[in-house]
Amino acid sequence: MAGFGSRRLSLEELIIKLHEVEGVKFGDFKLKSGISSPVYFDLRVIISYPDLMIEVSEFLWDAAEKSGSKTQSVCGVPYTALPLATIMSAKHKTPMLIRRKEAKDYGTKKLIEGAFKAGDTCLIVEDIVTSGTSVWETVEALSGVGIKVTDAVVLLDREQGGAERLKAKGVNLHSVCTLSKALEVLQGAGKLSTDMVQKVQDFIAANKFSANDNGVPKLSAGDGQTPTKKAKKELSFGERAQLCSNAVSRRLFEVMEAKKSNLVLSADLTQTLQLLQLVDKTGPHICAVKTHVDIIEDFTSDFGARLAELAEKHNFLIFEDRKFADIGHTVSLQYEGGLYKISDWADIVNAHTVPGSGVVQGLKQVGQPKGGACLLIAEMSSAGNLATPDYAKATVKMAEEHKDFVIGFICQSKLASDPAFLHMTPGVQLQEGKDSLGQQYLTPNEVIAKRHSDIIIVGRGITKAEDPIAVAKQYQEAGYSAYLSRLSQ
Ligand code: S5P
Repeated sequence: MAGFGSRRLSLEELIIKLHEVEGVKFGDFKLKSGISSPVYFDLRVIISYPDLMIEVSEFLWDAAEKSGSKTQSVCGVPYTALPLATIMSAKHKTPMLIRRKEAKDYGTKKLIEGAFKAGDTCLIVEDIVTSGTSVWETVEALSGVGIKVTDAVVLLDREQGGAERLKAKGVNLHSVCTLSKALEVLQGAGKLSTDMVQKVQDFIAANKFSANDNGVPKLSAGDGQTPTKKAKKELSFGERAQLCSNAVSRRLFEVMEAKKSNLVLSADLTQTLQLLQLVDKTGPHICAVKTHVDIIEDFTSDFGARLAELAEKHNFLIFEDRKFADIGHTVSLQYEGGLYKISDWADIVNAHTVPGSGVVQGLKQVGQPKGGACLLIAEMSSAGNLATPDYAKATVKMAEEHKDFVIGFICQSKLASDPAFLHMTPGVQLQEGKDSLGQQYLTPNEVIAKRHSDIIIVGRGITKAEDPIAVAKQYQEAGYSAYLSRLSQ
């Protein structure tokens, strides 16, 4: 294979070559975001030039080595960097991981392909960094399954603040080349006028991304070429999705935004068929279904798979309300094994915090490698419950210490300020009231608009209704409009 491993190009020659194959262009380009840019990079073209691809991969490998970063695997940001990471992996005998981008594959729970275990390290490979969003999304996907990422390597840093934003999140970005260096080389080689160099420099200076107040980069979605807008007081679900370091919470926020639903159906039915039929019919209106698998009288081992099929069909998540509440070792067995094998099919489970943080550690050990996540029960809806404000506060602290696995709370009002945490509230009906066994109901507006929770959990309000589909739609609208009214405040 010509050129494999034997460097023939200097950095200067590489830059000129990339310009020749139109991997970098100068002129007047309309970006996806609508703004005009004098410079445009499209490094996808290099797949048509195998020798150049090998050169680029070698430069990337060297940049990572020079930085001194040690890693067990490499992972290319999809899609342009995938072949680059493949070459690096093969040439340097370093295992590769692939991050799946397609949402529809979520149902299989395999967001990361390849052999790995929690605690492994991985180097991210990228072609161009602007805001750092794409690199960050890949870091999140990897850390969601327990893989540690401290370094990323990129062919070209556009110097628009991406490196600083990633640094603030604990990721060191090593670049083969900066945009300034590329301009300098191309100008020196007579490929670029002084005028154009000035234009590009002005554009970059005017379009820098900056870290937000608490030093955490507020990364925007999309092509990464648009500067972040000034942060709003109340972030939308879509914006909060971008801040999640856990793939499950990010996905739930995305589903809520896409389906305009912050309704979780509590499908507390005891017959499988009846339960699945209700879930299928109400599926379009919910962001997640909540189960109590141990109340199902005719449970069979295909229950999880059948529910997952519906989750894929209607784009919602599965939350098993098992309320784990024992020592770490016991809950890990309850979560993974027994009759129900909850960790095989539930995206989300929940736990009482009364046993201490061992309960979270036990669940995390089982759930994290499978892409599961956990909510902590900070408050309860039932009359006379013993969860005091101090207990709720200690629960928030425990969640903050396990942000890679704990994605939020079961609570009666918003408890934590971190916008990545989800607040889910049960005990909701269209009218306030109570049942005969101590359950207490608040309205969707009270819970979402006044108490600033994110999600309403509704059981009998829907399951006992004469027309559950129409009523589910009513709850969906009530919950989401309360959220929108809060956003517009
Ligand atoms: O504090 C709580 C916590 C939970 S998870 N109060 C609750 O009611 N729940 C659950 O929410 C409860 O187990 C049930 O599945 C659902 C409420 O059902 P509903 O029929 O009263 O709406």
